[in-house]
Amino acid sequence: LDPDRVRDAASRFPPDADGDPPPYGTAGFRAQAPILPPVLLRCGLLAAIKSLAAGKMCGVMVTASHNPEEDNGAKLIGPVGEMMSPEWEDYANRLVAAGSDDQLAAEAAAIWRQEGIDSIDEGRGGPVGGVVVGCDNRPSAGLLVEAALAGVACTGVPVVRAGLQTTPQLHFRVRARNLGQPWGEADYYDRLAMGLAKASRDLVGDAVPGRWAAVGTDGLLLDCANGVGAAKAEALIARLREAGCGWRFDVRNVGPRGLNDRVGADHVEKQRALPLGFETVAKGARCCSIDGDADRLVYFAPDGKRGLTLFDGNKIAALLALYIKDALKGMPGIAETFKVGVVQTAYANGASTNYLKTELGLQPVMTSTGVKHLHREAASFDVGVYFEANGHGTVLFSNDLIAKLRKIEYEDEAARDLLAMAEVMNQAVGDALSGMLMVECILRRKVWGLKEWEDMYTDLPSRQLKVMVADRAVIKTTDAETRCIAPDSLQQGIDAAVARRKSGRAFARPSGTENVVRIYAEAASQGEADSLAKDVARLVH
Ligand code: 16G
Ligand code: ZN
Repeated sequence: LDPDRVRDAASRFPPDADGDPPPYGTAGFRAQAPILPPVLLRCGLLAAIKSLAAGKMCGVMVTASHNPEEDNGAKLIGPVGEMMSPEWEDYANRLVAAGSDDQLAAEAAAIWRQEGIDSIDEGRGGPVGGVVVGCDNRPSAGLLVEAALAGVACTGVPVVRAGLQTTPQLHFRVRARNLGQPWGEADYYDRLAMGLAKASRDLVGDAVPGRWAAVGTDGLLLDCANGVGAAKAEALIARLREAGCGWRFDVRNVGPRGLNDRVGADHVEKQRALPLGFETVAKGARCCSIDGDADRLVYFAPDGKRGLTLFDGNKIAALLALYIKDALKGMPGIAETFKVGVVQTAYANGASTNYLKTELGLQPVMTSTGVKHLHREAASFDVGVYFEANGHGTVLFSNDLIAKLRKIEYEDEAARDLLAMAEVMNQAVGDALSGMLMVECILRRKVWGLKEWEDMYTDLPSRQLKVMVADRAVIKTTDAETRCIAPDSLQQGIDAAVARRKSGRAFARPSGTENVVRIYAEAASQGEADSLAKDVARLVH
C-alpha cells in the first residue's frame, strides 16, 4: 500500500474539523450527507483491502435506506454478498476515526499488514479483487460515489461503477460474480422472472386466474417510497411482461422528489399510516410498500377509515414458512432430513411466534436486531426463513439442499417448487422485489385473498415507543435483547411492570441507528400494552 496515494486521495475529501465521525451502526454508516465524503473514501479503501484479502469482489452501497433524503450512508458488502463481519466493522471504525491524512495512511497500512495482504498477493502471483460501487437516488450520491471510488483506486484495486441500484441488487451482483454466475442487472431480472414462472407453475400466463378472481383480489398497488426501487420495479415488471406474465401491478410514488417522506415501508410499519398517494385507494385493496433502497417489504390494505391492516415482516415470514412446510409435505421420506428454521427478533409479535410453533411445528430462533444477526442464524439451516417486523428478510437455501433437490427435480414437483423459490428469493440479503413476487405467487397458488392471509393469526395488542435519552449506551442487553443488564435495577423494574399485566412481555434496547432507546410492549389488551410501554419508558428515563 502506497501511503502517498492514500494521503493524496484523502486530501481530496477532508473530514469536517468539528464534530465526531459517525460510528458504524447496525447496517453501516449513516449521517447527514455533508459530513460523509471522508467516510465513503474510507469505506472504499476498506472494501478494497477486504477484496484483496478474499481475492474476490466486494461492494459499497451508498444509501441511507429509509432515512430522510438529506441523510446518506454506506453499506459494505463482503465477498459472498454478505454484510461485513464484526471484525471488519471494527476496521471500518478505525479508519473513519483516523482524522488526518497521515493517521489514515498509518491505520490503513496497519490493517493491510494485519491481514497479510502482501504475502497473500505474492502467493497468488499478484493482486486479485475489485470493488463495485452502487447508489440509491439521493441528490448527495454523486459526490459520495466519487469519494468511495477514490478510496478504492488509491489501493490499485480495480473499481466498477454500478450506478443506481437497489441494495439487494448490489448484494446479488457481488455474490453472483464471485460464484461465477450471471451477475448483471438484466441477469437479476431474468432470474426473478424465470424463477417466478416456475414457482407459480405457469400461473403467470393468467392476468387473474379464474378461481382467484372469486376471492375478490386483483392487481397489486406498489408504493416505492420515491426511491431507487421505483425504476427497478418497473424494469422488473417489464421483464415479467416479456416472459408472458399478465399480473397487474400499479407502481406509485416513483420519485424523484419526496424520498421516504410519509411514504415507504418504514412509514407504513411504524406509523401504521397510509403512504401519501394512497388516500383514495379502495378499502381492502392489496397494497405493498418498499423502503428507500428496496430491502424492506410490508403489505397493507386500506381499512376505509384512513387506517390500514398491516401485513408486516412476521406475517410475510409466516406465509413463506407455511408454503415451505406444505411443499415439504409433498416429499415424504426426504423432507424429514431437511433442517427448516425460522429466525425472528424478540420484537416479533408473540402471536407470530406462537403460530410458527403450534401450527407449523417450528421452533423460531431469536437473535438481536439487525439483518446480519438474523442472516447468520438462517444460514445454519437447509431452509432458513428470516424476517424482522419491519419487513427485512428472505429465505436461504443451503448448497447441500440445492444439490439434493437438483437430483430429484425431474420426478418431484415439490423439489421443483423449492428450487424455484430459491431462484426468486435473493440469497444474499432481504430483497423487497423478490419478496413481493414470492408473496404474489403464494397467494395465487393458494387462491388466497388478504382475508385468508390475515386470518393465519391475529397479532397480540402491542405498542412500540422510542425514548430520547442523553446516552443510549447506558442500556446494555443480553439474550438477544430480551433482558437488560445495565443500568442496574432496570430489568427488575421491567419484570415487575410485566407481571402486573395479563400475557405481558416488554423489552428495551438501544437503537442501532438513532440516539434513542426502543421499547416494545405486548399484553392481552391494547390498553394494557400501552400502559406497559409507558411504564417501561418511565423506567428508562
Ligand atoms: C437497520 C437494519 C435493520 C434493523 C434496524 C434497526 C440492516 C440492513 N438494517 O435498518 O435490520 O431492524 O437497523 O434499527 O441491518 P433500530 O436499532 O434503530 O431500531
Ligand atoms: Zn433499507
